[in-house]
Order: sequence, then structure tokens, then C-alpha cells
Amino acid sequence: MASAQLRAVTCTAPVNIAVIKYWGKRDEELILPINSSLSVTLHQDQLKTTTTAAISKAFTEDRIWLNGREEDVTQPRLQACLREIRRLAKKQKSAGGEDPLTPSYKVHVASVNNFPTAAGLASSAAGYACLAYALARVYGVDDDLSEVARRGSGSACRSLYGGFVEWQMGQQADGKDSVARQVAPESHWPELRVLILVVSAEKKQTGSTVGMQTSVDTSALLRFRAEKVVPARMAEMVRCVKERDFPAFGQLTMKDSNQFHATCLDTFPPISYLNDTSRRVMQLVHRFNSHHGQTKVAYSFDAGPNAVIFTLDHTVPEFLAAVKHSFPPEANGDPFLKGLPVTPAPLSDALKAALAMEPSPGAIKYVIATQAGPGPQTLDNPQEHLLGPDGLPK
Ligand code: 2P0
Repeated sequence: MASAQLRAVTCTAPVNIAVIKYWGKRDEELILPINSSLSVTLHQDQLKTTTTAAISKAFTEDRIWLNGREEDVTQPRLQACLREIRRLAKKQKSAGGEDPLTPSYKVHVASVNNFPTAAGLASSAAGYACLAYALARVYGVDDDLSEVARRGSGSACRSLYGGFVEWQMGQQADGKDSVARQVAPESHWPELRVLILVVSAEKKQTGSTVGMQTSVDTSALLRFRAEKVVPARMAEMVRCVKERDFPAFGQLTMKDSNQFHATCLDTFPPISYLNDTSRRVMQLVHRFNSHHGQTKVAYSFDAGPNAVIFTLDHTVPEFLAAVKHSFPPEANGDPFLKGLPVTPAPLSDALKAALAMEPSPGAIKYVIATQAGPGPQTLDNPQEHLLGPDGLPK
């Protein structure tokens, strides 16, 4: 087919880490949560999904390739995203858009992550945010994309914005008010740093979708959390971000991560995402903070054993030294530190003694140093399209 018939756009979208966690749906089909959540968008220089969406009159079916492999396009969540974007496109075209036919055009999508799936980092949020954003650009949709992204994966709606983002749970049965909103842009807190401690893990964990449904069905603690704890925590977390109050931000981040994992243990049968290394990281953080007499570092864990550390730029060198002391890197030739460079710092004997930890060699595979970053971007250079002029992966 001639390339003139094909309209293609390529976009990138970020990963986000929740500091007030989403866990549990009140509507499985519409993906409506039982509580609001708040996240930090990570910088795409370190972690991102890139997606090309192309439409053409000549395409006979919707097709999708993820990391180079063609996937089943009839998957219900993907279908929900496609249906929703076409509904928005039709709505917009009927209000005077340029080409009333394009909403019915079939789409080809190719998507890649710049981080290994094997690292155990959640990729669905970046993936569905990128899909929603790329589909919107290619079909010419200007609407709020919260619903399109959310129908793919709940946490994906938070990856539609940079910086600090809340997903308001909403009250309506149709989910129209269950939307993501930016609390503050990434430039608001430039000293904030994020370290991802990639933990060696052999076992496959319970998937989030199934895990949270079991929690909704069986955990009284989860209900209590959603109704009685999270509303006040959301307000407090917004305050912490707006005032750049790191000690309060860090403490609340750790408490909310711990409460999420407590609801997992309260689920029946219980779910446990943390492993011994995760718990040792928690111990390291608490001992580091108590040595300094203040909350300088905070941890957060999602549906897996990897630790996400929040801290401020001036604390990174010393904390990284503490991590290397407690989890000596394996000499396998791979760099232990990826992402933002960190100036090496010595570890004082006093801090070493305060940590009082037997070293666990190799328990942390590597560390990715990053920071808060912007929301989805459109790439202007057609060279960066993942689909060729024939609409197939390059
Ligand atoms: C979060 N997680 O707020 C929480 C904390 C994991 C732990 O959102 O079923 O992949 O697609 O809506 O968004 C993971 O759940 O689940 C998640 P679905 P999702 O980031």
C-alpha cells in the first residue's frame, strides 16, 4: 500500500509508582477503583514505552505487536480501549472533524519497552497510557484520555500526566468522574530522586488483577482502608507534595506501602509479594533514617519484591553506599548502577555499625536511578516509527 494512505504517529509514555496505592475495584468491567490513589511519574530517560499507531483505509483488521511479537487483538481490555477511542473519535468528527471516515479505519499498533520485562517492573501502566495517547493522536481525539487508559489497566490513567498525579476514584456508576489529574508538575520538586532496587526473584507472583479481586472479596482490612484510611491520606499526600515536605512524604509513602501489603496478607488465601530481600531493604531504610534521626529515605513496594526508594538528591550517594554494603553486587561484569549518575561516597564506620546487617551478596541485581518526569510525548521524526510504510513492524 502507498505510504500516503497511511497515517502513523509514535508516542512515548512513562511508568508511575503509587505512593497512595490503588488496590481493589468496585466495577471490574469499567475498572473503577474502591479508593483514590496518587503516584509519581518516573522519567522516560530511564523507563518508557514507545508505541506507534497507524491507521489506513486499506487495513482489513486491527493488529498489535508487543516487543516484536504479534499479540491477540481480541483481548477484552484492548478491545475496550479501541471501542472507547473510536467512540470519542466519532463524537468529535460529528462535531465538525476533518475526516468522518477515519474512526472506522482499522489500526495497527506496535509497542516496545526500553526496560526488560524480566526486571519485574510493571509495564502495563506505561503500555496502556502509551496506547491511549497514540490512538488519540492518530484518530485526532482531543478528549480526556483517563477512561481509554483506565479500561486497559487502572494504574495506566496515572501515566497520562507527568510529575505528581492523583486518580480520583469518582462516585458515578458510569465512571465518568473516575479520572486522573496532575497535582504538581515534575519541575515542582526537582531534588526528588527515585532508586529502583531490582531484587532477584524466582517465583512468579499473583497477578494484580486477580490478587486485588480476591482482596476485595475476602479482606475486611481492605474495605476499612478504602473507606476510613485513604481519604485522609490522599489529602495529606497532596499537602506533602505541594509543600515538598520530604519527611512527611516519606513516612506516609512507607505506611501506605505497608498497609497495602497488610491487606494482601489479610486476603484469603493470603498473597505475599515481599520476599526476604524486600524486608531487608525495609530494615536498611529504617536503620539509615534512625541513624540520621530523620526520614531521609522511604521505600515503596508494589505487586512484587522490587523496592522503589524515594529520597532527595543529596542523600543518594550515601544511601547507595549503604545498599552496596548490605547487598554487595555480584561481579558479573554488568553495571550495578543504571540511569542517572551518582558520585560515589564513603560509608562512615558509625553508619556501618548502625546498619548492623550481614551482607547478602547478589540479592539486589542492579539499581536504576531516576527522577520524576513528564507525561506522554509525541515523537516528530518518522524515522522513529515502529511500523513501516506497509503498516508492518520494521
Ligand atoms: C498501584 N498496583 O497503585 C497499585 C499498587 C500494584 C500495587 O495498580 O487490574 O495493573 O489492570 O487495574 O493497574 C497494579 O494494578 O491492575 C497496581 P488492573 P493494575 O500502582
